Amino acid sequence: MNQNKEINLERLKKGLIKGDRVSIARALTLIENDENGGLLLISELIGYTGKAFVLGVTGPPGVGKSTLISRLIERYRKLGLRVGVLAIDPSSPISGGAFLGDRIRMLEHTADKGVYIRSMASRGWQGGLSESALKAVYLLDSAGIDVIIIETVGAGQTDIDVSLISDIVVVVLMPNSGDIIQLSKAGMMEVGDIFVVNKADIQGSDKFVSSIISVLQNSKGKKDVFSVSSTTGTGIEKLFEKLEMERNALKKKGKEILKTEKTAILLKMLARKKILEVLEEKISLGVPEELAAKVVSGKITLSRAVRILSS
Ligand SMILES: Nc1nc2c(ncn2[C@@H]2O[C@H](COP(=O)(O)OP(=O)(O)OP(=O)(O)O)[C@@H](O)[C@H]2O)c(=O)[nH]1
Ligand SMILES: [Mg+2]
Repeated sequence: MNQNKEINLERLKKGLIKGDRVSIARALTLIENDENGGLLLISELIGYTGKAFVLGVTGPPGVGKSTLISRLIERYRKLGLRVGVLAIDPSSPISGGAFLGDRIRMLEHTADKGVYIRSMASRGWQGGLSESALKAVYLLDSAGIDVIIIETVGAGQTDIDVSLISDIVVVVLMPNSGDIIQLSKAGMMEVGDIFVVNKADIQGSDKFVSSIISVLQNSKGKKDVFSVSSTTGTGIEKLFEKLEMERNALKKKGKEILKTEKTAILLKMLARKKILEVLEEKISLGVPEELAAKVVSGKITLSRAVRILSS
């Protein structure tokens, strides 16, 4: 059994490194279903990663994220780059399936072998979506995919922190996509490195762009705002130039540094989960009550009890 598993992993690894699509799909299923197997595979793949540019695209529902991504895919493909898209749907399992299907259909690139699109719904993934998406990034990176785009609906209700796993986060908004104070409350203004006001072709766009710029002036660091129309193509070229600048700046950092940075993030996620598991186990065994009794009777201090419980 064990040997079989190892042979499969070896085969999967070989397939992935060749960029084989069936192997990518199998590997994604493996990380979805088998935590240990997934980690084993990722450990084997780390050496082949560090090349991909990870672009997070987030924003309220319906602002045109998928349509914009479709445009960006076009541009990257013109440069001969391979693109992977992870469309993450944190919505309830009930509406999940069909809704996500609609979103994916926005992308006209499914026949292109240089484009790999995968949806990840909230159901089923071990360890939550942030962890699963990061693991998926390792798989796609090792499979030679140059640009990995992660689409998430962001509006406070999402359980994925896209900025954790992306090199650059693009926040997409549209004219009248809600009150800016509301967007700030949802963490949207902090999470973005680049802001795109999509649907420049509709009324009220210029006014909205100005108000976003003035809100961002108060934030740390300089953040660019682009006004685009993903349906007509206006403004896409300028945005793409900026994204290419970011991708090239990242490449200069070097693969080893990028690998180490990503792996530190994965390690933190896994360790946090592990520590919580250990604590939950202690709680289920009644350890807090035992320690509390010792604290009450003066045998140990409260700080000592905390140390015991948390180690
Ligand atoms: N007028 C106009 N409509 C646009 C533009 N971009 C997208 N749309 C339309 O807006 C609607 C939503 O577009 P999507 O790309 O699915 O938006 P999304 O943000 O991916 O939506 P969710 O994934 O459901 O959150 C579609 O009907 C698009 O055709 C644009 O630049 N101008
Ligand atoms: Mg979409």
